[in-house]
Amino acid sequence: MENLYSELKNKIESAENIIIFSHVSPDGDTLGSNLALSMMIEKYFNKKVDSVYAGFLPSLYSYLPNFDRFQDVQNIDKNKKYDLAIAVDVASKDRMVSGTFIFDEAKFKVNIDHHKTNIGYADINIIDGNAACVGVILYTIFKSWDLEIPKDVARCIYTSLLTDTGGFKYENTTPETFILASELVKLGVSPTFEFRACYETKPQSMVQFQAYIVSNTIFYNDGKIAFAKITRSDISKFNATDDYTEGIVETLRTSKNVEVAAILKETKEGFTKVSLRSKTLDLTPIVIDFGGGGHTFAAGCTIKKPIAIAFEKLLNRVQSELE
Ligand SMILES: [Mn+2]
Repeated sequence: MENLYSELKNKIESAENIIIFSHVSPDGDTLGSNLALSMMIEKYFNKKVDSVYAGFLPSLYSYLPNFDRFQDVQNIDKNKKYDLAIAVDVASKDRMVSGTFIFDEAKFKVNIDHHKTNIGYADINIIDGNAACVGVILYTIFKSWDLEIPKDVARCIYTSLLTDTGGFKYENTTPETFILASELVKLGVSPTFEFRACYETKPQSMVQFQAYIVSNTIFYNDGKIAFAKITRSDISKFNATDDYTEGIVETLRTSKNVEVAAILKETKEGFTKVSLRSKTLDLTPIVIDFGGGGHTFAAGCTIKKPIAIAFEKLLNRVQSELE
């Protein structure tokens, strides 16, 4: 890896213009990593960097330093040829959406990632499937370049680490996670401030919306199944935006007996968007039957039925799967 780090440094030094890509529907890791790398390149290499994302940019992360530098990839000139394009936390090229073309057209391409499924689509591929987040990899790279990490950069790396480990609790949380967290706190990061900014800034109506949905949850099979419904009238009553549903299904999963939790959301007429979580049951066969996808314990699908019918169909399927 060391030689890849110095090759990357050489490429940055010789580049005139640089673009850094975050993945579509950006999360804390891809945004924090993008900002950290952009700021380091501008500070120490004195190069112009465009920081871009695709899809909806969550304002949740606007507490990050330099957040307003992010540009929607759709506003980037497609004819501009970059000397260097770097993708951070982008598991596959198509996750840059319309940015894929700009990435491909760049003179030199770099892929920095921690997804085990990443096939290595660039000229340099710095992939560490065991890293908790891309922020960890960047920290190692900056150290190998022998550069001091300013507090603002440390804060961005901290958000990468905090969000990708689910607040230091997912299985990717290792001794190295805490060593890095310790280093970042020594650089001036306040864990209290970052936690509050990241997790305790919901709008009041979002807290009330979530409580309302949770309180109307129906439990089945001795509490092993928890199904919550979100109708279009609930959405308009609370003026809920797309992000309002985030975290509800995880709340249902916190009930001791719950094995499978689901949120069913009425989208447009006759369509129901489903988000599923489980503790031990493999959800993939269920969602595949409904045309969806995902991971073993976290998956989703859209059922082309009105919410009441979708609810019954999915419940029957989950119940038979649990028997
Ligand atoms: Mn990540």
